[in-house]
Formats: sequence, C-alpha cells, structure tokens
Amino acid sequence: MANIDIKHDDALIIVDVQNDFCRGGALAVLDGDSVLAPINALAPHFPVVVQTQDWHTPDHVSFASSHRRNAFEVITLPYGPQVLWPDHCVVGTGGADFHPALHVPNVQMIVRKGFHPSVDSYSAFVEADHATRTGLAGYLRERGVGRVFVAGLATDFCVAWTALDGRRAGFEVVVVEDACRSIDLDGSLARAWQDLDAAGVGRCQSDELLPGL
Ligand code: VGL
Ligand code: ZN
Repeated sequence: MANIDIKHDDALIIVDVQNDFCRGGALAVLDGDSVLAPINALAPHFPVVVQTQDWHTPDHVSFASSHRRNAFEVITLPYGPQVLWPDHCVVGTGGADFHPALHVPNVQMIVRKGFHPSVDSYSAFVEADHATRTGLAGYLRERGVGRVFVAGLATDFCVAWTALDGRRAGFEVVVVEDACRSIDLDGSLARAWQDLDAAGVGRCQSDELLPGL
C-alpha cells in the first residue's frame, strides 16, 4: 500500500450510486451498498467531484422489456452488442434517485446518461454509439483536471467504460477498487480489468487516499 496525495487537479467521478443498483433495486449489484462508506469518506477531499446518473426513458433500447426478450440476453444493435437489462433508472422514478445514504455535499456536476431512447451509455464521456459526447471531458478540461479517480457501480460496466473513455480523452485515470462493486455477467469483470490494465488505467484502494482512516 502506498499513500497517494490528492492534488489540486484531481477529480472524483462517482458512478451511478442510485437506488436501482443498490439493495432492493431493479438491477441490484451484489453488495452495492458497500460503496457508500468509502465514497462518502473520499469525496470531501477532492477539489472537483462529479456524479453520474443513469437516466433512461421508459421504452429504452437497453431494456429487455422493449424487445420482449429476457433480461441479460445480448442483442446486436446498430452500434454493436447490447446486454438487455431489467427496466432500471427510469426518468423521474425513485429507482433513478441517488441512494439516500450517499452524502456528497461538494458534488459540482451531475452527468445524466442513457437518456436517448435508442442509445445506451455506460460511459459518462461518450454514449454507446461511440460518437455522441456528454461534454464531461470538456468540463473536466475547463476545470483544469489532470487525473480522475473513478468509483461506484458497476465496476465492469459503467465504471470501466467511464474509466476507459476518460483515458482516451487524455486524463490519467485510477479506479478506486474497494469503492466499486461489479455485476460480473459471464466473465465481464475479468474482461473489464484486462481492458483497464491494457489501457493504462491504474487502480488503488480508498485507504491509500485516506491514510489514517
Ligand atoms: C449500468 C447496466 C445498465 C451500470 C447501467 O451503472 O453499470 N449497468 N445500466
Ligand atoms: Zn442503464
């Protein structure tokens, strides 16, 4: 374990800590609520904090119900393979709300993603069509950010895609491993770490950022 100093040009991106991904939610991630404590502890130490919010229309293309298919099947869409999910994080529903125990008073920017009915977006930077940008890279650049730490749900989908696109956008990126939990569908977690390692995304533990806690 090595201590990591949080610098003036570091940002924390908190991915999708929403009711539907936590205990009792429509797409509950195993042990998802465990990310709350490390994220609540980390956030106050970062000069720039961004949250993401999965935010889908009721008929969203990523929903199994929209295709009369079973959840977790994979279909091919114009932009590539798409896992079909249970309906989750529908605009304006309680499932789309942030978990009530997430306490991040210094969050400055909330990025909603997956809003276009025919395109999913695991990444907080670029939608699944690999073309439509959310504006987050520009926001971080204007704020003078050089390095981003990523935490939240789920490691192997929205955290990984956000980390990879952050790297592609030219940021140094580190995933805070114990502040994430995964869905792990058919080996997706191992594949995600392979991709993250290959892209030069780092990983750390929250106590390396919070020595003494
Ligand atoms: C996510 C599946 C569908 C995530 C979002 O936050 O990782 N996963 N929508
Ligand atoms: Zn989603």
